[in-house]
Amino acid sequence: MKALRMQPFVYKLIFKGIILAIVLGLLSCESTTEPIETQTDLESGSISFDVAWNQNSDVGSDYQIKAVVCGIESNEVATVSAYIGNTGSDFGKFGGPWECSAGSGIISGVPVGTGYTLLLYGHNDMDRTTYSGVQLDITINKGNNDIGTVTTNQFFAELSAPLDGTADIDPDSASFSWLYSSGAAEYQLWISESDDLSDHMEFETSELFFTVSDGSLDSDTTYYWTVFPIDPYGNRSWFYSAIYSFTTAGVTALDDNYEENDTQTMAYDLSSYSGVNLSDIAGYGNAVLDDYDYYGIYVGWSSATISIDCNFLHTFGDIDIELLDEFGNVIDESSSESDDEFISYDHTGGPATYYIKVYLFDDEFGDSNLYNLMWSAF
Ligand SMILES: [Ca+2]
Ligand SMILES: [Ca+2]
Ligand SMILES: [Ca+2]
Repeated sequence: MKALRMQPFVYKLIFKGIILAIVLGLLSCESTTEPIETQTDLESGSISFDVAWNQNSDVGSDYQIKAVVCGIESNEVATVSAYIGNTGSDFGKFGGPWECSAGSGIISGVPVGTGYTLLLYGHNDMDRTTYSGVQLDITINKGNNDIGTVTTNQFFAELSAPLDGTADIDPDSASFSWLYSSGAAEYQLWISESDDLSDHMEFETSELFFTVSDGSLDSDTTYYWTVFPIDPYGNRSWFYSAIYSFTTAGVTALDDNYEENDTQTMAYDLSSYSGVNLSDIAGYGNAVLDDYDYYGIYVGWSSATISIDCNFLHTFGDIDIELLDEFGNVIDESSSESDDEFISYDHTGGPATYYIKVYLFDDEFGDSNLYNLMWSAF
């Protein structure tokens, strides 16, 4: 291919371009404090503010040590950043970071309008957020808009539930909640088996609650948790309100399909299953220590012999049974120390309702044992 030869006017254009770029560069150097006005700038203004650090907000609460404002310690403020936003117009602009010692800041190029929100953040030397402040309903006019002093407070989330020391939390659907933290974009929930939160699990949400997914927590285990708010920069709060503990419930898989039937009034109705084994109804029963299983039977005859068969292996748990009248009085029982229990009871006096109580006598062989159960009257 034949190379194109550059015409002299092209050289002139390039030369002029270089000169123009140099001139513009000099202009922009001179005007770093006053940005060149554009069409948009004519319809925008700037916002200026002072920052006040509220050190007394921790009275009566239990979060960490009090911040001492500007400095490089982890509980202090090294730099200040701000965000001005307007949900009505989808406008949002970050400002800063400014040195904490400056005590004030200015953000320019904000479109004229109403309903702005200013968020202020104090970050420590490690970019962890120690303070936050919010000013609502700001109106931006042309020129500078001085909104005065914005008060900031320590940035943390107060825990709500479960309360410290709560037991029997369902490990399959444990829910946690906390209070709104001023200026938070989202929250991080930490859960650990150690009270110092080491080796913690971490969950993020923009809501004020979180339900941990099935399988995250073990049963019968003590955990510790807290919540850190995260600011719009993605910086986690340095402070936290407290570390609460909770204990998950034991394994619930031990429940059979006739639960909850722990009392006479909660009894599972076997009236229509005369001569039928539990295993043919909804599976075997499971006798769990300290968890009684009640079954109700209605006997429609004026007199009959009621027989109850409970079949199980004694080596897996000593199951005993009782027969109760409608008032809860024990009228017969079977409590052998071998396989199976059997009751034969002579019913008289007209139609009546009886209750069969099945229970694990002790935990010598374990905390639960499966059984089959059948009743009949003849
Ligand atoms: Ca049971
Ligand atoms: Ca039960
Ligand atoms: Ca027994």
